[in-house]
Amino acid sequence: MTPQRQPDQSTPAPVSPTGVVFDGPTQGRDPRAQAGEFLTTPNGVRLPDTDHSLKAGRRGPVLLEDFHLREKIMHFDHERIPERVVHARGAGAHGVFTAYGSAEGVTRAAVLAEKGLETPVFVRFSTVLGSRGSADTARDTRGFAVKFYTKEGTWDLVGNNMPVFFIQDAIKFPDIIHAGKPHPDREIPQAQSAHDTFWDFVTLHTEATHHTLWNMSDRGIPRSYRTMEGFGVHTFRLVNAAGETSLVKFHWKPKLGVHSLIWEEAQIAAGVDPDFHRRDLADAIEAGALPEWELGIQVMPDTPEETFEGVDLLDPTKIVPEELCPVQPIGKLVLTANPTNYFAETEQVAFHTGHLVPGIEGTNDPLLQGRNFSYLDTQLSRLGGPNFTQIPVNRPHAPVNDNSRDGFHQHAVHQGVVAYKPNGIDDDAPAVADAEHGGYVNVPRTVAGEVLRGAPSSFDDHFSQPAMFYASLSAREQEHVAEAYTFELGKVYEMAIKERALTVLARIDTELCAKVAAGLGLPAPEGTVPEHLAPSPALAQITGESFPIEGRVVGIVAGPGADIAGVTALRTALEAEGAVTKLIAPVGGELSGGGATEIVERTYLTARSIEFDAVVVADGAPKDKDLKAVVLLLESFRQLKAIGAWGDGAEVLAATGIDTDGPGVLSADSAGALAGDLVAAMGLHRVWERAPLVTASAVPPAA
Ligand code: HDE
Repeated sequence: MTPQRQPDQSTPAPVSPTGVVFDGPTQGRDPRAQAGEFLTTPNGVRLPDTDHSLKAGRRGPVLLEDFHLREKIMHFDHERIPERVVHARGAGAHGVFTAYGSAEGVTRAAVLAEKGLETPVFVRFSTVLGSRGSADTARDTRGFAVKFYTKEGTWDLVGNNMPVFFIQDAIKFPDIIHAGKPHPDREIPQAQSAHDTFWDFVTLHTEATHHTLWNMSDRGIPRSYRTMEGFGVHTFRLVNAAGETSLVKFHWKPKLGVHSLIWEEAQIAAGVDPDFHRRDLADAIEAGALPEWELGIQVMPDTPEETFEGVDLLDPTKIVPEELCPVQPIGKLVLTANPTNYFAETEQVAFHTGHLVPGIEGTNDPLLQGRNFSYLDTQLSRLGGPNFTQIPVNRPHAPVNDNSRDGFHQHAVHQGVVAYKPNGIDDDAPAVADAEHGGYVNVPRTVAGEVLRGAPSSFDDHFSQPAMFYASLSAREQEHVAEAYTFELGKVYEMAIKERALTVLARIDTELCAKVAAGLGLPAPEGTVPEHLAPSPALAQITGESFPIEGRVVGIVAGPGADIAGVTALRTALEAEGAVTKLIAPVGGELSGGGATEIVERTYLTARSIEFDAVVVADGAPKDKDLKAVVLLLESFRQLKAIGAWGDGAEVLAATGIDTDGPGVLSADSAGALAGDLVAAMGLHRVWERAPLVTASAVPPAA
């Protein structure tokens, strides 16, 4: 029987922040938030003055009868809600997911299966450890959570930018997070894993080794949210129309490729621009460089062992190499709009691994099972009650008729007397739906087993996959891993923890262990590297492949007397490729020359290397050595960015000590001639050949 809708059981009206038109918009504004032309109290009483309290005389005491003062201050006092206990720092965007139709054979979920179906989404990227106000570029895992407002209900894919997790059982989550958060006595360090308790935990719980290694790799410091992969981490179960099941892993592949910061950039950005990733995302969307990912699945047979090629699919510390099971593209995600209001959307959005739609189910991964409890539970203290699905950003785009009533912050005005089943008064409405009518009917599965606290023996293998991951990285990435471990362990005070960490590294790679030991000034312990699967080239990110440069930023250094017509020509050529240019000069204002005029966007004082993917010096740029300009150019050179100059701009580079014939230092007679080389160099992300020249403090070689 199809559900019978009663007028009193209608869905709470969908509202605008998720893209759905609300009733009676006033000039595009939510009438419940901003309506009318006058300033009012929360009760709509118009106000004559909001700057002065009601007083007994100009120098007299404030009166208790000043209801406006009390209402204004009361509301302000309660503007904050508890930040997320993890993933507090985040940035969001609206978008659209379009299914290719290629998943039809494995799932009946229309969002994935129906060719061409467009589903609105809200995405939130985040760091894990830091507080809401912490820096974006800390070395950390990034959250990649996607809320699909499907026509069959809301589906959340709450993933990360790394495919594995620190622990295998949710019961340890409080432990790993307590260890990773700042030390409770002084509440330092903020947003960092480089401290004793983190390393104490991950070296005692060696199941954390694989995830820790990903954190120490370049994946821990993404260049941009737009250049991150995303992973569902757990294995999920997809169910097709015939009721057949497959085990799958979800992958998001960024159109712009996977790219990272250099550690120096991450550190500088934390001070100079703590909003680095948030700004990059918002700027790119505003500039029309819409971030894009392809969603892919690895499809594996649903066998009783739930194991594929020897990899236990219930173990969230393991991956299935793409070479063993290719990622099949099933749809495309495009982020199309920035949030209108950070708090209303990015802060109040509530993801939950239990938000599933028919055709998508979880598995017995013990980490996932615990998450299914946690995400619902945490919203009660974060969003203040059980009605958080009525908050606009969380509101389903499918009709809701759930017989739930009342509770804190109830926005629906339910009518009628019936909110129970079965009922005789309303003809038993709302009706339950079988699978044919879109009901979420679980695939029948037999569950049997002894009640115990334990894990399968395959969960004891903690080192073979880290060893495989390390062996899969390019030589440059491997160097970065060694530097990251040396840095992080160098910040640890307890000698026993450093020594224990080295014994872990000895079981990943002998040379890595020797390098880190040398950097710490400690002996490298002996260890046996386990047998492991063949290296997976898909895990390396420095591959020589070239990618589009949409949203990449080029700084152009000029000044009075510079070739401004050339600046205009370079801008036009780069912007045609989707790049963004910023004109840098000693002071602000406008620069003119050759019939062209350009606005100065950064001065020597406000420009810093981290903002740019490439820096070029214009013909005629000032030759007097300004230290800030020198720092800008030298840092950019050291951070392996493309550097360029046209005309006598090369003299400015040379004066800083940069070898103008060095790798990735481009020069041309005219700005137009420089553009093509710049685009090609930026497509490779960085000038990797330059790295050996600029490594000022190499990790000491192993003895
Ligand atoms: Fe989460 N996690 N998590 N997590 N997680 C939260 O939910 C939790 C885990 C992830 O942008 C919390 O609403 C437990 C794995 C993301 O709003 C909380 C366990 C993965 C986000 C929570 C895990 C994630 C969260 C905090 C171990 C990758 C941010 C606030 C079993 C697959 C979502 C909230 C957003 C947020 C619990 C492990 C990803 C407390 C208990 C594995 C991206 O419920």
